[in-house]
Amino acid sequence: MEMKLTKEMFCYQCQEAAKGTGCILKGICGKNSSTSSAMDLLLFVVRGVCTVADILRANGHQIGEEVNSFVTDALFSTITNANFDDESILARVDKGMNLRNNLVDLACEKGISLPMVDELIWMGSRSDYVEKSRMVGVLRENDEDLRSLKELIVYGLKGIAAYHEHAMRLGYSNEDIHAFMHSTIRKITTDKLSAEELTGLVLHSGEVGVKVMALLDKANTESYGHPEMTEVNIGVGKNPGILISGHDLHDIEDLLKQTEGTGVDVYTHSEMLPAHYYPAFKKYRHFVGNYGNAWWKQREEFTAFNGPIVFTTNCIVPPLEKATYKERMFTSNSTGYPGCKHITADIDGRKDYSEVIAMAKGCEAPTPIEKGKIVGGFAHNQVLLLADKVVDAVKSGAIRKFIVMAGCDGRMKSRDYYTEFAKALPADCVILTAGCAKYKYNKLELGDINGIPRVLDAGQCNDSYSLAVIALKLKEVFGVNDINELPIVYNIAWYEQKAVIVLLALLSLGVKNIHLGPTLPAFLSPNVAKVLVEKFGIAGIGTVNEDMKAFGIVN
Ligand code: SF4
Ligand code: SF3
Repeated sequence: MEMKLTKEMFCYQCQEAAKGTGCILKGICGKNSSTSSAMDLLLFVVRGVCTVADILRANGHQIGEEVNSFVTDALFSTITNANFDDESILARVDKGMNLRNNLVDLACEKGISLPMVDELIWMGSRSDYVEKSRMVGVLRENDEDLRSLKELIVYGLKGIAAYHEHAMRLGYSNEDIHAFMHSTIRKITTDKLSAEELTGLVLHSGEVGVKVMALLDKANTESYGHPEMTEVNIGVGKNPGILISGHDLHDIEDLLKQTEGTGVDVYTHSEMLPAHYYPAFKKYRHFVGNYGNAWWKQREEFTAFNGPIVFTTNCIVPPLEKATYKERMFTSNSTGYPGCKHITADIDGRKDYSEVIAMAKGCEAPTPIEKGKIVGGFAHNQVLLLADKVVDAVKSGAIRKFIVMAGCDGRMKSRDYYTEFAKALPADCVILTAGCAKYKYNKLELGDINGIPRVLDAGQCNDSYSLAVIALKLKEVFGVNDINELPIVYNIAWYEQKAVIVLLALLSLGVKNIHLGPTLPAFLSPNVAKVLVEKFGIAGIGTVNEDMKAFGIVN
């Protein structure tokens, strides 16, 4: 399919890409064309920074934390539903231009020659940004297969950046991961890579995806303990509350500390639910529960919550014009929304939530929307503590199959498939999950098998790492040679770019026959999709019944 440069925008990075091909006027997610253009320009600047940083590194120069953090944050801020604020994206462009110029000066001083690419030469200022942004977006690559592979790599890198940033906030920054990101982006920028070479980079990104998830797992568990089997309250208390969303555990720690003794309770939303599983946070009596569901239900749920809402990462749904909660929305880190107060960290990385807490004190307690409890906390350590029980259940036939249903939730009706799939699973099947996909079935009464819940929630999307650790452990216990010989099948739901790196990570571990839904990515060209199907057995979803048969769950 030939694509032309569009005047407005072109984005096809998420599962909601318009018409299954790409958003061209405004994002289905709510992203304006101006924001999309600003992000295209930011990625252009990131390519420049990475190119010169990689060349300096190759010449023996150390790259400072400022450059590493810039690239990580810039990539994160372009993830779907993270940032809708043009000014905050443009400020990143300005910063990136400065960094790039300083690095280029340094290279010149040292006599290091640089390639003559536009990303290193262009010297525009704010008044030139709009025009430039139209030339440097996704469609700059004319060949649709090369474009597909390059974008697949960049989306994987965005996922890596997101997970790395959480780890970095806890003091776990990995130079090899930064160097890999820079060199990969440099190669995309300066080298004329063949489809084969780009495919190699896709798989290498998956390997680094495993590394970054392992690093974040280490950062989270060394800082806050290992997640434990936990019952989480989904009802409400009588105090006013603050709702915290996203994936950043350092932020919730700050918030829990600062709200202690203030009479303000803390609730999690969507992907922050797994914070309840960590021993370090369980000790807070005012950490009341999880309010609501996955990100896409936030318009109704934030209205009913009555108190302030803090975003630590995506996913933001743009509030409607008449929304009553917009003044109560706070963003931080890579997120941004025009008109919402942005909370920044001090020099020690600590965020001051006093304004949020003061606002909460004047708000009503949350309106109850659900009651009861859900169970989670089955990250690798907890599951391995139960290993004997699990292995016995598999050996006796009480558990016949594990179905990995990790990934994302979303508003498309077609995602009801996952609820129906969970409901239709025979009683001897167990769901392993991570990410916000779980909200499609975590409130169904699916029961347990010999005390093992039939939905084992490892945590956030990054905790998909736990699912890999569990699979590798089972491989060892059952003495099989290949991970694909285990009674585990993969039916993954994706939405944004963090799910892309989870997918690439699974591929790099040798997992085959992953089903991906509710639709295959728009950014996979027919040829690239064909390679993924032939090489890895990737498939889309069909009907529940067809897929149950395809997975060998029913005959
Ligand atoms: Fe469209 Fe998704 Fe891009 Fe938003 S992020 S503009 S919905 S493809
Ligand atoms: Fe969810 Fe955005 Fe993907 Fe972290 S919060 S899994 S969609």
